[in-house]
Amino acid sequence: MKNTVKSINIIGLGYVGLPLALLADKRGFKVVGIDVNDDRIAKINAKKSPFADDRLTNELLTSNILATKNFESIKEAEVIVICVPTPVYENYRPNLEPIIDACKSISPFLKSGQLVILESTVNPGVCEEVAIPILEKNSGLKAGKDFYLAHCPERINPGDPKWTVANIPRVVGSLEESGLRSALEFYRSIIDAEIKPMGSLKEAEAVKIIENCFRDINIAFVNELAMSFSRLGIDVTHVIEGAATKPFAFMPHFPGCGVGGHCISVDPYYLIDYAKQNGFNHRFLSLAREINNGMPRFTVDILIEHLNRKGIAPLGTRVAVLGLAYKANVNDDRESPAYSIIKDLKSRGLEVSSYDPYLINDSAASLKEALQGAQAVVIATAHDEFKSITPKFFKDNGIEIIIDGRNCLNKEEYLSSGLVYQGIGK
Ligand code: SAJ
Repeated sequence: MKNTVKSINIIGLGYVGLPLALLADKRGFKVVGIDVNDDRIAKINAKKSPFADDRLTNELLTSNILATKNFESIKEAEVIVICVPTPVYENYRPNLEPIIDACKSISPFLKSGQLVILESTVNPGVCEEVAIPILEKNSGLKAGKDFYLAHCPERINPGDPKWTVANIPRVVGSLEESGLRSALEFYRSIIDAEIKPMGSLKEAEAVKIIENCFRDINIAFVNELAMSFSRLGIDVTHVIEGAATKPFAFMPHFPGCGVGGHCISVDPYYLIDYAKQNGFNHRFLSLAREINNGMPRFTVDILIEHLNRKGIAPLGTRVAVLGLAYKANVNDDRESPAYSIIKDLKSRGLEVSSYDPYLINDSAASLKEALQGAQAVVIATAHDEFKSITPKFFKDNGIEIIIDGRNCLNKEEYLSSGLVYQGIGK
């Protein structure tokens, strides 16, 4: 389909849609990006990245993509790619509103022969039971006959210098042969990696979901080991590193104060929920979610234990939580365990300050300000800035206890400094 596709529209210019738009633009397509966020639209049209990402910033400078709020341009597109978020509600039920809204906005402009691709991560069944009915109803067209629908789950890894939208292999599924062929041709014309055809939409939807369930259960496994081995006086991170010397059939994951982000901590609930609607209870996936969601509490329990051992009454004691982002060196705090830690600390009567250099608007202005009056620190995110803090710096700022929720400090150095240091399973 190389260059035979003159124009593509991408719905959702977030960390998935924007890299895809820039790649398609680089490959010679006419790209229109549609988003609901005025600020993001303005920044992209001004060739400024809405995200702290050097690669995106550079690519935008030489790109020709147009960002708009208006869906009219759908009429001119040969391919329409939906890259909107798929979060969960407070009760962990899947929130398909962004997908539903996108399909409702597309359908009045849908034309025969167009290919609609969903990249958002969804559970099996969403394409056929949610997206297609809406696209058909408001357009009067038939999927698989008048227009095509395919699913190609996104695999963007924000901030990854090696794996990018241009070289990550993908899977594609569709309702029928023509849609599959068109989608394969499209992705093979822009991505230098394997594009694997799947046997159905549901198979393609299931691939991404199980990728992230795989990661969630493996993290839950090492988190459970951390809680067990901390009672046995075994450093679980050393044990995992030992196991990782096995050159096959072992993939290391590491314990921490919780699992955040809009992928790993969310995607399993989509499968759990859909399976339940179809009469199956994913006990294992649910238990993994329960273990990972329990790590913030486990982290606070460790702190309380050390305060008690030092004769420091938890009530009214000030604790500085370092890191609000869900993972190191990003400014994304969606589903971040740091907020569960802060909520739990406050519920137990402690006073809390927080500092995150990537989310300065939501935290103290500086590390020193966050440490003022605090006797303990909980590291909730392994930002590079925190790894270089010395025991002396903490001591000079009145800190006596360090709970390293990301096992990112040098345990031996801290233990020999006289500070109380405790990692997660470390
Ligand atoms: N985490 C642990 N222990 C680990 C790994 C992660 O506690 O061993 C925690 C992190 O601190 C974070 C959460 O889990 O709070 C998620 O971390 P992540 O490294 O999985 O980062 P994400 O959420 O950005 O996941 C993305 C996913 N990519 C896509 O969905 C396309 C995931 O599939 C990737 O495996 C992951 O990046 C990656 O490998 O970096």
